Amino acid sequence: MVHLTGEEKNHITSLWSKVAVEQTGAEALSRLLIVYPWTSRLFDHFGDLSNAKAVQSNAKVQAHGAKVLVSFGDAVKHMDDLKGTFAKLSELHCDKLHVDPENFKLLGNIIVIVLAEHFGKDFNVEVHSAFQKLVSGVAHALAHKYH
Ligand code: HNI
Repeated sequence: MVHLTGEEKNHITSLWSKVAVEQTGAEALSRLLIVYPWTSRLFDHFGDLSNAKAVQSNAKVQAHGAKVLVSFGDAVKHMDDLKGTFAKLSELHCDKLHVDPENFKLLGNIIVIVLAEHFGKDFNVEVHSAFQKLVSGVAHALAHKYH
């Protein structure tokens, strides 16, 4: 469980309002597939993912990354109920998609990295730590229904 203070929540909502969600999502998913190539096994129906260039120019990766980060945005709206918010998606990733929950942590860390690059100095230590908590909370919530 993560506990976010009021100040941390403010950091998150304020930064999130400036995030280009779809572009950031596309970038984060591409990086996941490049940095941890074994994760591409889950997306073998997306076509060519055999190298970094192929991943980065794959329209399905971009569309799916956008979808994932839009969904992640629900966490920003429901910071006090991450488990409830992601309960259905947790079941889906476990029962139907068979995604190893470790991958939620990997993607969460990559989201933090991409945001840090986009925002530079505005992504200061307080903002960083608030987001790190949020991505951990989302990873935890998405793993919650696993059995
Ligand atoms: Ni994830 C489908 C949300 C992390 C693998 N995922 C979805 C969908 C949403 C979603 C929304 C679409 C569901 C539907 O069709 O009803 N995924 C999220 C969120 C996170 C996340 C919010 C974390 C922040 N997913 C991951 C990770 C992996 C992953 C880390 C694997 C590495 N997800 C999948 C796969 C699908 C998927 C595979 C199905 C894709 C498809 O279209 O076939």
